[in-house]
Amino acid sequence: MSVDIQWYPGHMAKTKRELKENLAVVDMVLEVRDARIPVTSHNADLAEIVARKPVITVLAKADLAEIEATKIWVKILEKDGLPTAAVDLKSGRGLRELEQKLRRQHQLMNQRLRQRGRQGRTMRGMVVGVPNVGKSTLINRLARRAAARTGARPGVTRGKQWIRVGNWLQLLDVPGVLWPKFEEPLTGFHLAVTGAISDDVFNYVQVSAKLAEFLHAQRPQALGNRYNLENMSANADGIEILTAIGERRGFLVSGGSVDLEKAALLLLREFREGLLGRFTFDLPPDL
Ligand SMILES: Nc1nc2c(ncn2[C@@H]2O[C@H](COP(=O)(O)OP(=O)(O)OP(=O)(O)O)[C@@H](O)[C@H]2O)c(=O)[nH]1
Ligand SMILES: [Mg+2]
Repeated sequence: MSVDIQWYPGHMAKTKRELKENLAVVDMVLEVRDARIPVTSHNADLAEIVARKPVITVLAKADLAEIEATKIWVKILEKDGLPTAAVDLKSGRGLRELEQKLRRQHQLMNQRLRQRGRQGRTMRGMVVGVPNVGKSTLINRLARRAAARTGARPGVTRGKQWIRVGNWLQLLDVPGVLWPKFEEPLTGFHLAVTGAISDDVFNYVQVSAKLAEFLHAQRPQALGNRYNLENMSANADGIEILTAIGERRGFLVSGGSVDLEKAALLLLREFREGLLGRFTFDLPPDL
């Protein structure tokens, strides 16, 4: 089942232009990816756009991804020459490693400035990534105060905002950008299910049904336990599973049939909150 998403290339071009403009005033880029989809949430054009600026990669929402898979992804990315840190911004796990990498980058920058006879100064970084991945939360964590607005839906950050992390670092918070390659059949599903695309631009019943099928095939116990789905046939399709969830929860519309939309939203919300366990959709090659 493919997932239909309405996508606007005009918006994409504008965002790309704005990113290039911001890039002119920063020393480095923090690229935040979702640890559950480190490939799908990566912007393949970023390398070209950032030109020669250093990039540090952050795999956010590591608390929602499979631990082993995340470890391997960090190794792979580091081997590719990208300093990478996996972080759980709920508990703060991984932040210290990230801060060390940022401080190292700051030292390198100042060394280079001094070699050219100039003075060391505050490093300016821009935080980029798909919507809702945790960019603003990351900045708040590093700055140890709620300076940037955050929220559990894509599109919370509307304009750009500089936030001082310390006298050594300032970070630019910008709106999330989506421009992954949508020709990959699973891209839309991955971005929708992880919450990078707002629920009103895709068919969330379709996405949730696909998620139900995926969970039923790969983690039948997690799904079965949460929604009391004993006796679900092994080859039940997504809509059948959502229907069963709706029945168990008593989600009915007038006339007595199951409110599929309500069941679909419940599954998506609970999955995104981690209530069905950890999942990595982009599996590393050697796992
Ligand atoms: N479980 C979990 N949730 C996180 C993590 N980081 C951020 N979140 C949640 O994800 C949601 C989005 O966080 P934001 O920081 O607003 O995301 P953003 O990337 O700035 O989003 P936009 O501004 O819309 O592009 C919020 O509900 C955060 O609490 C994390 O590491 N783990
Ligand atoms: Mg934000």
